[in-house]
Amino acid sequence: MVVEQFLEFGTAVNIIVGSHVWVEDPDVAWIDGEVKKITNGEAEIERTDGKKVVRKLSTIYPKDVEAQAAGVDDMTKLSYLHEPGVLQNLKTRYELNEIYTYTGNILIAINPFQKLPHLYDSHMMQQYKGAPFGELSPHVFAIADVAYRAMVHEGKSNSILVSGESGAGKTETTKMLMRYLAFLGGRAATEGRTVEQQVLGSNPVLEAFGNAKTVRNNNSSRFGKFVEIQFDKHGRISGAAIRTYLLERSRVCQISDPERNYHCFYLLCAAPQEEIEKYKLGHPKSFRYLNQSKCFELVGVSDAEEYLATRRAMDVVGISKEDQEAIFRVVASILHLGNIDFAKGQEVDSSVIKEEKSKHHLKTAAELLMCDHVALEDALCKRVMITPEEVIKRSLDPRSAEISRDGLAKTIYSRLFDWLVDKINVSIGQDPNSKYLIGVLDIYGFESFKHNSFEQFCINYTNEKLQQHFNQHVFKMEQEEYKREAIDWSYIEFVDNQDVLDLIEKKPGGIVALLDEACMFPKSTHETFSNKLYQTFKVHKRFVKPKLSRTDFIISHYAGEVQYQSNQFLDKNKDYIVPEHQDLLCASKCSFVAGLFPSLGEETSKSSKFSSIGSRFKLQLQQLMETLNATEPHYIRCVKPNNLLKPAIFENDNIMRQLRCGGVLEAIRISCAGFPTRRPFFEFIHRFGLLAPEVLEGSYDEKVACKKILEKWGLKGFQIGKTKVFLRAGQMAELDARRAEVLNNAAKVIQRRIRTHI
Ligand code: AD9
Ligand code: MG
Repeated sequence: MVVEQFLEFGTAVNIIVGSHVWVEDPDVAWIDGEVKKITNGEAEIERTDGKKVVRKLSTIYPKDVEAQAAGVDDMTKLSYLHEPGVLQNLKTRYELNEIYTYTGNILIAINPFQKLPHLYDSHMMQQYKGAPFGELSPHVFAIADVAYRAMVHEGKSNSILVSGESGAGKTETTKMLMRYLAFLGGRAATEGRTVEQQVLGSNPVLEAFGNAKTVRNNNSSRFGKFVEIQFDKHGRISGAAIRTYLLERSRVCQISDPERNYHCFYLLCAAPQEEIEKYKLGHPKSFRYLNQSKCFELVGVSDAEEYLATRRAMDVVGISKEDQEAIFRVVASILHLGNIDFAKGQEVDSSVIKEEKSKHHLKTAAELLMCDHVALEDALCKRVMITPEEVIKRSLDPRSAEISRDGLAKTIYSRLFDWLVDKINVSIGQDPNSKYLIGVLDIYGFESFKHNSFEQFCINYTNEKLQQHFNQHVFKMEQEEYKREAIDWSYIEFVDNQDVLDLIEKKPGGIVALLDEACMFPKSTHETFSNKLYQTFKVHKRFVKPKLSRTDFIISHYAGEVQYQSNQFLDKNKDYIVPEHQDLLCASKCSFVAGLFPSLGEETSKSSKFSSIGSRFKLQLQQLMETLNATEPHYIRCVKPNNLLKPAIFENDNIMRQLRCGGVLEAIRISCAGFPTRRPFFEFIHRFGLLAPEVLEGSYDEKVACKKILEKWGLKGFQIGKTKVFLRAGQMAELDARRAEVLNNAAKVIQRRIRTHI
């Protein structure tokens, strides 16, 4: 019995007894087997692991038994294009250390979790330089090369968007892209530092201060980054700008085992003895901000060496020795701040510095920050209350003093990070006459944990924005082109996420706006905020109130549902510096420290004007999207093959989920179902006119001529638009083969003639 089955991807295939097929399996996603019997729309299958199962025909997929042993470098070349086929192809390639595979123009990169030096050496860069896309094996260099060529030839800015979950390899990929662009657009080595050296030098500096070990990645970037590389009219790098997004502030004071705080703290504790003494440091385990976790060292990384490397990178990006000294002095001061403990004071609800040891840390922190230690103590333990009648100093209880201490540490650290980014930007310099740019985006991927807070909310919001951008390019652009060309095409549905974006960012009434409102009312709590959300979005289909919680909320994101805990949303959204902290540091005798806390002027300093992290982030994202929309985008989807961070382990289910979240499967579907190849009439005739020379005799209509050429060779399913011919997958190859035949025959005829002539 032969059953015709129409697959999701639009191919019709036959499944018969004896067919090799893929069956879904809860553990390994897909497993292959052989069909033994078919009855009533169901097949009995003997799996390769010996198990026998019965499955509906509509749930099994044919296996390409003739698939090339080494897989194919572009998914669109697969004979059977479906989930298991895609997975099998990636797996086959990964086993051969072929970590890159195209899906049309999208590059899929699977983290090898091992060094593959030959893959990125200078010989490799040389090879990819100027090579036509698709001629060499898929590679990040090929993507960068296409972006660079497009920029130089078409005079248009390009962007490369790297995405994927934590540990998937985004940052490593970004660094490779930057290295390759520096190689293409760099100058011959001259005296002093070149712009491209500075651009590359920014990576280790930002990583030392913005990366940390997490359970997902030993070198996890705790901020998002967009690097804009500017080029002059000769295609040479002439400037660069780095924009960063949302550094994780809470990590400075709070870490859980086996994670680490930001690398710079451990690097400094491993600095040469002279510095250790100067900053009164010791083993990381002696500091509260580091010893909440038992992990102090990274396997295979020497903090002492990294310290020196970071110093060298700081030299390269143009941070003076003086500033470097101040930076590490501030880092040390944060460690000492963290060791200040508080005890109950004599008055009710007051606090004092606990004991000698704490006093020592208080004094050291004050010394390092070059501010008065009594003023520091006051700023930590007291608050100034201004009433119409008088100014009172109110004491904080020990718990509030701790919160004050941690708040100060976080603010100092995040200001330090922002300073570094600004400094690097100033030092590299912007080219005001830049003709065009290539932007590289390395930003956190979709996150869904057991506990999801404001950070996950912002991260997932970012991903919704980027997903929409991706959708618009891959899907909408495609559909619009068909529409413009008035060709007959049944529209493929794709998940449009505009409704989620409205839920989050609509003004007024979206979650970000409601959160700001809640932050501005002094009496708001996370309960009142959650209730407001429940009321407002009662019927929103992307919003769910969980049954068992009165303060959590669920957003149905494009990549799945995420349950957020609202309890810290209000605090985390407030971008607020305690005026006492501001005044203390603004008055520091160290100009570097005072510079981190510029005076806000009379009117704003005491009135604690409200500004919100959420709204600022929303604005930053809007600006990012505007920049991206003005460029030609290229996408790299990084995939993490396993959660053990080990080489050679390929977890099917895990990978499938990432491909789905990243829209890779959708992209494949649309490219196959539609018309992947299109050519303007004149180009088509220029290339294939020789397949039907009779059509081109005398005056002819281009559109009609194209149609006749295609019909003459019996092609079916193509479409003729207003200005272009639209071909089905594989038809271009078929026409090219015919063309080669015709040319070959013609060549033979000419040779024969020449011979007869002689
Ligand atoms: V996070 O969202 O910042 O936590 P990323 O940036 O996606 O994450 P990262 O680039 O840091 O991940 O890669 C994680 C680790 O995988 C690296 O530290 C390397 O050890 C490893 N990796 C990633 N890509 C490559 C590669 N192309 N070759 C070798 C790699 N190792
Ligand atoms: Mg990263």
